[in-house]
This record gives sequence, C-alpha cells and structure tokens, in this order.
Amino acid sequence: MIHHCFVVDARDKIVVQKKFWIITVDIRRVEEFAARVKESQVLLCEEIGPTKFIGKPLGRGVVILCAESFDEDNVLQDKLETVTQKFQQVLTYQLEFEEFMERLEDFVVTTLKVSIIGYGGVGKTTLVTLMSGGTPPRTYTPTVAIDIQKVEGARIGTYEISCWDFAGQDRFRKLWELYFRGSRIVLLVTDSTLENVLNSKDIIDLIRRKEIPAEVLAIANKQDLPGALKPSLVQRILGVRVYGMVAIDTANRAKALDIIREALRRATPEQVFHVERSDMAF
Ligand SMILES: Nc1nc2c(ncn2[C@@H]2O[C@H](COP(=O)(O)OP(=O)(O)OP(=O)(O)O)[C@@H](O)[C@H]2O)c(=O)[nH]1
Ligand SMILES: [Mg+2]
Repeated sequence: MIHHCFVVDARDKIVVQKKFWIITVDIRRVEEFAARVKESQVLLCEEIGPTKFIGKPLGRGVVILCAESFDEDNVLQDKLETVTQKFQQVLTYQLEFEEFMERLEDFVVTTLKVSIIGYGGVGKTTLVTLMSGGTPPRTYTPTVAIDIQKVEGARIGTYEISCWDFAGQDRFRKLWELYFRGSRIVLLVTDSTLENVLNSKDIIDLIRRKEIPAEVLAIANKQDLPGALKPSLVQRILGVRVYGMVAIDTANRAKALDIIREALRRATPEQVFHVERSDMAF
C-alpha cells in the first residue's frame, strides 16, 4: 500500500506530508532520499528497511511516495507520475493546494487482492455480495471458475478491495493455487458444520504447503443455522483466526469489512527504527 506522500521543495523544506495508513516513516530517511533524488535528477526507487521509497524530481524539488516492499514498481511509478502532474498543476495555479491535499488519497489508490476460498455452497459469493453492499442471494447459484469483484465504497488506507471469489465445487478447486498469487489476504469460508470445518482443514494445509505469503483467516459462516459450531471451536480446529458470520444478513456488512481491515493491520510489518547512539543528542 502507498502509505505516505511527501513533496520537498528546492530549499529542502517538506511542503506536503500526508500519511494514509498506520505505518510510520522516519522523516530523516525521507530527507536523505530526497537529497539523493535531487542529486541524481532521475526517478529513484529504493528499499529502506520495510519501506519502498519512490521519488522523482519536480523542478528543483522532489515528489516522494512511500509504499510497502511488495508493492510493484510499475504501479508505484504510475501513481507517482499522477501525483507529480497534479502538484505541477498546483504550481501553475491550475489546481488549488487545498484541493490537491483533499484528493491526494484518490491519486494513490491501489488494489488489495483478497482471495475467498472454501467448499461449494458455504457462502463465499454471498459474503462478497454482502461486502459490496448488494443484497445477498438466497438461492444457490454455484460460481463457475472465478468471479472477481471490486468492493465499491470501502477503502482501507489507500487500498480498494478486489475480491477473488473462487468456485468451491470439486472440478474447480485445482484453479485455486494458480490464482493465489499476489494475494495479501486469504479468507477461508466454512459453513460451521463439523464435517465442513474438518474438510476445510485440508485447505489450510494446502496453503501452508504452498507457502503462500498471505494472512490467512477463516469465516465460520451460517451461524444462524441450528447446530452451527461456535467460532472459538472452529478456530481451535483450523488453527487460524476465525470470525463468526451470517453472510445473508445485510446488517453484517461493516463487520465483514472490519475483518479485512483487521487482517491487513496484522499483515502490516512492524516498523522498527534503529537509531545509532552517536545520532542521539541530549
Ligand atoms: N442460512 C444461511 N444461508 C446462507 C448464509 N450465507 C450463504 N447462505 C446460503 O448458502 C447458499 C450458497 O451460497 P453461495 O454464496 O452461493 O456459496 P459459494 O460458497 O459461493 O458456493 P460456490 O460458488 O459453489 O463455491 C445460498 O443459498 C445462500 O443464500 C448464511 O449465513 N446463513
Ligand atoms: Mg460462489
């Protein structure tokens, strides 16, 4: 995720500083990076700790975006280009500075891929429809292969959520591992019956075997049905974090989105800055 934007002017003053997500960046690193861009006068992309810095000169100043290390360079470059053009408009009085600041977040939106897996009929498509603010279907229409849906009106930081809703029926299951790639979050949906939960454990094992570098969590869906296993029990069986859900109830939209927000928080690497003793002034 792009989590910060900075603009540094010709006199090394930071004239724009905007934070979009819980990650912290060390301002000194930003200043040092800005100095390197100024000196080289070309677009630079550097990884400093867990943060990817990308910056380009604008006049005698610099525009910088900070993102996470797995964010793709070409996507970041594209966003940097947009921000630079918009700031250029500020400098030429085509755009108000306040408007630039207000819209800045929109200029740096990228996509979070969430894979939704689980056996046929457990409620994956229902859950995606719920998150998108639609009316969840009451009849069962099995998904064919895969259905990709953007979740409108639900941004997390600068991420827009894209749900990859996989078909759960046997004949489609081979496709899953092909499409996991680039997924930050994998949501495993079960219908909270013992049989389905036990079967779903195999899916967790598959994910572990393939070493998919994603945050994996499970939804114990259909909690409204009699005999539904409690989320805490499902969690003990599956060994991943489990949330209870009734995906056919539209009142649960915010809850479903919060589960993803929470997962992303947990998937955000801790930022630890090491300060040399010689750099400290008391
Ligand atoms: N009672 C109840 N029914 C639900 C719930 N969530 C989904 N359903 C129903 O379960 C059925 C199957 O839902 P889908 O969302 O299509 O299932 P799916 O996991 O996408 O299935 P595949 O596409 O075949 O993998 C539908 O009839 C839904 O209405 C729930 O929380 N409670
Ligand atoms: Mg489906």
